[in-house]
Amino acid sequence: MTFLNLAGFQVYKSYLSTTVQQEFAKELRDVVSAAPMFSPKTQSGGQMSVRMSAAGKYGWYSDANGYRYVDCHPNGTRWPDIPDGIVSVWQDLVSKTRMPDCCLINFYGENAKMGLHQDNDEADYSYPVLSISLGDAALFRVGGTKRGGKTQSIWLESGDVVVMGGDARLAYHGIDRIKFGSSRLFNAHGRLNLTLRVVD
Ligand code: MD3
Ligand code: FE
Repeated sequence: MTFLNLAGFQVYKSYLSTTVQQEFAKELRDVVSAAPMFSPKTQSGGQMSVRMSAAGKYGWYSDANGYRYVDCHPNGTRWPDIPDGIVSVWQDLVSKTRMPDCCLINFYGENAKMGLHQDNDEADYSYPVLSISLGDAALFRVGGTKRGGKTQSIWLESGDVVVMGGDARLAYHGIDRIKFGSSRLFNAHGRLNLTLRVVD
C-alpha cells in the first residue's frame, strides 16, 4: 500500500489485497443480479457510456426529468444491501458511527468515460465520498472546485481506494479512458468503480 495526496484527494494505492478484491467481485455479482446495470439517460436525450447500479438505501437515476437519488431500482425493487466487506472499508477510512446511504456501482466497458463533473446532489458534504476501483485501470482527472481550472491526472488501478473529503469533496473530476483488458480480476474485461456516500 502507498499513500498519495493529490489536490486534497487521499489516494490509497493497492489498498485491497487480491483476495479481498475477488471477494468484492463475487459479492457484487449478487448485487447486480438483483439490481441489474442500466445506462442512465442524459438530459439531452442521449445515454451515458457508463452502466450503473447501486446498493444501500439510495441509488442514482437519470431520465428526461433530470437526475436524482431514488430508493428503488428502475425495476421497482429496493436496492440490495451494501455488502459487509465493502462497508468495512468505509468504517476503516471514514467513519465507524455514520454508515453510507449509497454504494453507487459504475461499470466502464471499452469506450466508456465520464466527463468532468461535481457531485453536489447530496444534502451533506461534510462526509467524504469513498471510491473503490476494481478491474481495468482508468485515467482519473481531478480539478478544483471551479470549472475550467487546471487539472491533474492519475491512473486508478484495481484495489486502489480514494477518499474525497474537505475541499476535494466538491472538486471537478472525471474518467478520461479505460485501459481495456489491463486487469485479470474479472472473467471479462472492464472496470467497476464503487462510490460510498452519505446522501441525507
Ligand atoms: C470527487 N465516479 O460516481 S471515482 C461518480 O471512477 C464518479 O466511476 C468516477 O465520479 C468513477 O460520481 C470517479 C472518484 C470520485 C467519486 C466521487 C467523487 C471522485 C469524487 C465525489 C466528489 C469528489
Ligand atoms: Fe463523481
